[in-house]
Amino acid sequence: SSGDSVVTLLDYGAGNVRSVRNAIRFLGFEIKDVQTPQDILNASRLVFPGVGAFAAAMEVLSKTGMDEALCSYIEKDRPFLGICLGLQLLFESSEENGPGSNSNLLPMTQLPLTLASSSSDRTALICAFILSTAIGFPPHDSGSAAIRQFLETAVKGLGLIPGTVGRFDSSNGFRVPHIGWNALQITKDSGILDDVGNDHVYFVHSYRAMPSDDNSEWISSTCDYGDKFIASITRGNVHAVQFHPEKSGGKCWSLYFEKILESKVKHDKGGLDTILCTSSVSQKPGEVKASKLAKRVIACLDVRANDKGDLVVTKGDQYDVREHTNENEVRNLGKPVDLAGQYYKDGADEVSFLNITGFRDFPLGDLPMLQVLRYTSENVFVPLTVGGGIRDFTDSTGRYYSSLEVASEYFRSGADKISIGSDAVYAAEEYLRTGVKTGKTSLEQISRVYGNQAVVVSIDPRRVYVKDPNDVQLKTVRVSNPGPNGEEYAWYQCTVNGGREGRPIGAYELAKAVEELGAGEILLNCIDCDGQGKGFDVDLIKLISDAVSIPVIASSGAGAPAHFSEVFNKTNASAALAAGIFHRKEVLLLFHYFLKS
Ligand code: 1PR
Repeated sequence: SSGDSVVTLLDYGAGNVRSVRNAIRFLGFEIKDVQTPQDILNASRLVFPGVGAFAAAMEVLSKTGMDEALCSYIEKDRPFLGICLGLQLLFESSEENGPGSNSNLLPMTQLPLTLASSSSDRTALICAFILSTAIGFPPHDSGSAAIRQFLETAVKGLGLIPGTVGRFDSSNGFRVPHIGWNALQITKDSGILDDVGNDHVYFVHSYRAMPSDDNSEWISSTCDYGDKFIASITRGNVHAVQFHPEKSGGKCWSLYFEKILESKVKHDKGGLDTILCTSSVSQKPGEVKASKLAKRVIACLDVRANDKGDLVVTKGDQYDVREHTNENEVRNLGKPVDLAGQYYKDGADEVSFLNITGFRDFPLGDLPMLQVLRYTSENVFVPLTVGGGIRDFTDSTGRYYSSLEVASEYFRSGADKISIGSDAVYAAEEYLRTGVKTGKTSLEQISRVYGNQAVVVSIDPRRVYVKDPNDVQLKTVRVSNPGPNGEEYAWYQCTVNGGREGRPIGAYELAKAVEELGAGEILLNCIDCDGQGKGFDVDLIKLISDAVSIPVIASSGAGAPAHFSEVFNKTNASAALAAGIFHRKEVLLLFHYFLKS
């Protein structure tokens, strides 16, 4: 094959590189995988879609000698595209600590030297460090504690670009992770961003690199999310982007390969995300600069095997997915891969698959679901979430699978995020009972290894009306519509096993607990509203989206375009998910509505 059609891919084995592979292939390139550092040096174009945690990635790179090869490739100004962590790793260090990896911690004594060329912030920090070392760390001085923590947790990067990658500050009302469609401010004519212009692109990250005088020559665009952070860098042939071109609807791929590929890149996101563009912190306009993070609309496919054993998209009515006929068969709305492709073309910002019988059928035994992900990710270039059955499991032969293995298999098959339902309820109950984070729950393990932006907790609550909030120990809300006996309050009882079993924990308590345990996002269903088409449960969604600082996806009950506007206007939900309205082909109506409003 001619070198011109080959892209060399550096995949060091963590997380989802499948979507990047699919995007490269979709654009007509062949992929050559890096096996040795020499492959990097020999590449004619190198794509580095870093995924996972910073420290873990650096550890793999330095163990394999890829770090040096990468530095020398980039220093020679060879064609390079880094994505997400592939951008962050180019910087000097990161505050993000990976699982159990200390080997890349900067030795304290080297710090002032290593940091000599970095930004003024850090210089101030170093001065403070030197000063406080000289006088000793006062035990109760939180400033020094912060400095010490910073210094102890900074993990060394490739060091090609001055600066440290730090965590978004969520204290000013911005939800972290930064997940979703945001706009770029182009600061330099870099060529690769020509096709993107002021469009929204898809981000998913909790850490970011900040512009400074020392790295300004590298920056080609920034993005606003509480902080103005670096969205892309460009110098000569070296490019890196914090966002995910491979998840931004396909169009972004022309970034890098524009000239050769223009004609092949057809997909263009509709105006939906731009039109829905609203500040996620609109309640505090004076305090922070409005973010351009767009509200997301997510198409959900509930998937299960029907009685013949075929995997079908189904849809419940308050979670009951069986037809009310003599046969009582599972409602069949079509094939998962076809429908996902359709919703992508129609402009969905994300697609979610929920394997609704995953709680009883072990998902790794359920290979069709993995197949569905593989096929879908070949043609769908927006984020894919998969849920159902993520927990530790022992199969009939006695083989034990950890929830992390199950999640890894989903990620390898094309998922960007996994969603945990029942197992998160048990984890939250245990945590609230003991006050101890064991680090062993599926939620904690998966978010530690893949980052919390990759872990969604799906809550399946049912409304329980009460006359007096003092009747229960759980958080209640005053409901907009009184209950059947005139009750003015309700709490929202969490369920497991697809709504079959109620648990003694409320959605509010669960949401706060799972946020602490490492959830990056909450998918908030409501059994009472599911499939009813009468609108979202605004009381519930407001309660939860005000209680946590991670993004909340409103779900259940969308029946008309106005329901989406309502939930975005009245609550702090970051996204809205729907199923029935898409299955009933009312989706075009939905887009039509937004385009006209
Ligand atoms: O507990 O980790 O195995 O995860 C199981 C997952 O499957 C959970 O995310 C749970 O929400 C989901 N699930 C289980 N049973 C059902 C069912 O319907 N019988 N579906 C089910 C959840 C609800 C929504 C639905 C919205 C929007 N489906 O995802 O798509 O309510 O519907 P609408 O727009 O038509 O109103 P685990």
